[in-house]
Amino acid sequence: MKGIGVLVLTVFVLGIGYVNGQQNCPNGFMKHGEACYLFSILRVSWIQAMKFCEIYGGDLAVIESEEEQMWIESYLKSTWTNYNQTDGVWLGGADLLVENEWVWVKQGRPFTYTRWAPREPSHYHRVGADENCLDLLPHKSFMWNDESCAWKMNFLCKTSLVGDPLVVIG
Ligand SMILES: [Ca+2]
Ligand SMILES: [Ca+2]
Repeated sequence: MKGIGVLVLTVFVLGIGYVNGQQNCPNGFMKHGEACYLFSILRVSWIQAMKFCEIYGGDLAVIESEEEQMWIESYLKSTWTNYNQTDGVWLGGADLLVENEWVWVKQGRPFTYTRWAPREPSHYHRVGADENCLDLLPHKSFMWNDESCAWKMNFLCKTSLVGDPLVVIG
């Protein structure tokens, strides 16, 4: 029996394998599935929001499923205090280049899932203030709206987990 014990110990010590490494969100981001989200109460234009998210290693958030929309709703509800918080929350979509062709700008992907509020997108036109950027509206059940990109609002960044997915042991 002692021999078996030594053998087991030897295999254990010399064994080489892989375990799941630690993958976490950057500090301040909230983890959901394979992604990380950050709601900011800063009030900035859509372009400024995009830049802010980039500086922190992400992009303005993309929402590509009902499940993701529902999770974001619950996340925003949990952080929503009305303190310094505006009507809308910028997301990473826009129809800036071709009117009514909505794309997730950084990813270059057209919308597949959508959750427009009733009568949105409204395609409101005004010189210098066309509604070409996407936000969601907490006071309208978090449904989506097209808004003038210059409007200063809160925003939601999204980024990937950081760290090694696999760690060599042994
Ligand atoms: Ca538009
Ligand atoms: Ca609108």
